[in-house]
Amino acid sequence: MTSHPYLGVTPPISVAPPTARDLEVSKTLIEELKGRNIYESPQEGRVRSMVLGRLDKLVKDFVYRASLHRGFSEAKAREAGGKIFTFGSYRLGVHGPGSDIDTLLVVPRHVEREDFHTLFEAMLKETDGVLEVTSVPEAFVPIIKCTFQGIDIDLLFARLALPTIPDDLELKDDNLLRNLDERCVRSLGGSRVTDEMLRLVPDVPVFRDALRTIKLWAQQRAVYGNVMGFCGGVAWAMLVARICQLYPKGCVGSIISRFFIIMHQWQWPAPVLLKPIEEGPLQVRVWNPKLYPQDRSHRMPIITPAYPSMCSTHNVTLSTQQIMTAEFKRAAEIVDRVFVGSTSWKELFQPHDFFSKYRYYLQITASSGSADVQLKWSGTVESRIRQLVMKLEYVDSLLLAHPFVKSFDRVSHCIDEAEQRAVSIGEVPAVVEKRTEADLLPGQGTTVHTTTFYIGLQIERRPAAGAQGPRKLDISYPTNEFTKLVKMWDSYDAETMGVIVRYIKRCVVVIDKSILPFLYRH
Ligand code: 3AT
Ligand code: MN
Ligand code: MN
Repeated sequence: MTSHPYLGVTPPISVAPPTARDLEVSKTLIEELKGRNIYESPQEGRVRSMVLGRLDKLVKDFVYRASLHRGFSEAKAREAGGKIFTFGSYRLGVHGPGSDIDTLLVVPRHVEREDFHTLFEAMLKETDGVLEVTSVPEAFVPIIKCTFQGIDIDLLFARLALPTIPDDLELKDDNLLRNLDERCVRSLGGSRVTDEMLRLVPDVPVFRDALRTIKLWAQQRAVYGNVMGFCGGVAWAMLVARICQLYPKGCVGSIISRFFIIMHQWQWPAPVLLKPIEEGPLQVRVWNPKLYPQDRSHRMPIITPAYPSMCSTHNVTLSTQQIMTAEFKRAAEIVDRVFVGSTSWKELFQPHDFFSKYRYYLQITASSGSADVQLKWSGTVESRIRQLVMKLEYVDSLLLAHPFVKSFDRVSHCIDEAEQRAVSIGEVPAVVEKRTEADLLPGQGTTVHTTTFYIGLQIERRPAAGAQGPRKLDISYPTNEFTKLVKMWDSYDAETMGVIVRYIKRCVVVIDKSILPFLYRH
């Protein structure tokens, strides 16, 4: 036996091959997935490969031209190379029709980040079939987005400290990260994590089908999304990978069954690891709860396997942990019944009932006068919703604050101030709802952009029995603190931006037409 007879931080739980029943339920599961249109067509698959081939040529040409600019000879410029890597759902092999391709451009040391946002961007814009090129050079992870023959592409950039980038280069070696700009280290992270994950699962095709199942389930149940404090795509992938390690001979049906049982019983905050956490060559923090109090506060730590290891779930709060745990339990019970034959997989994927589940909700509305401002303002408000949820967790007699994973955007055309005011507090009058821009004369009225978020509230019943309804709830402190907090944003402008938190009954939520598609999706 070798020194590493298994993948992961513990030996497997079982190395038994699947039973006949495991294989049967796997078959019906795959049929259910196929019926839900989550696999791309062979035609779309061909377009994706073609796009990646063209992109790879474009990158090599870019490195060549940038090298000539630096005074390289023709031959040296050709030798400089350049390569694209993919990450995200496409790299994992779990992308659906309409998924983007997350792509990383890797170039040699003499090509600068500035070249990416000037020369490369210009070349991209001149390429046949490329549309909607937008560039965000100042982002934490700088990015260029475009569509290429109808496929959405995200492009990141990393410049390595190497003279040439050969076609067989891999990104595995931690020493590649030495002497790099932090933005390059961050840009490399996505690819290094996905590649490592694929190396750490015993059976990649089984992992893929299981991850597709979990992603679909998490989306249907509204527990998919890192911003609101649930698991995001990378975290769900790591959880599935860990279960695959524990059952290396499992098939998709048995992996899914084990997944929900183990996740429901997991002794958080014990971390989920795919391999031991490693130290490395950089002066950067690696997740370590013994050393850092902040890391100790992570409730459901799921740790990325590539150096520098990080917690992918630092956003999880007490509330979102409770919600995910309840969903694991529900799913485990359903899968049990699928195995004994008393229900079908369809039940596992039944849509959530967030908008009818609670009697009371908080409705948070961010408003402004233009699409550009609204994008940044609503993003700021969204990124602070978790803070509100955490403050609500301290409110007496509030048992649960459940943030909804999605927000609702609306553009309203108002003719007077009264309408404007109503819209910005989240009460869109029926006349405004029906009005389009064409109903207004040129120059008449104003446009109000709103983004609305919801938090479901589960309130403790009065201790004495009786139908007197829920206790009185005082949420003025957390909501005031929240609006103060979001208004501390650097670019906040009281003249043009608004934010309001309203406590509303379920029946008020239901008349918000924008959530209708989320109410009746069965
Ligand atoms: P889709 O099939 O594309 O919906 P996905 O898992 O590929 O699923 P994304 O394309 O949104 O999801 O993200 C892929 C990875 O890109 C995940 C994360 O490592 C990185 N990423 C996503 N959003 C951002 C962001 N705003 N900034 C930096 N990295 C991001
Ligand atoms: Mn993607
Ligand atoms: Mn993407």
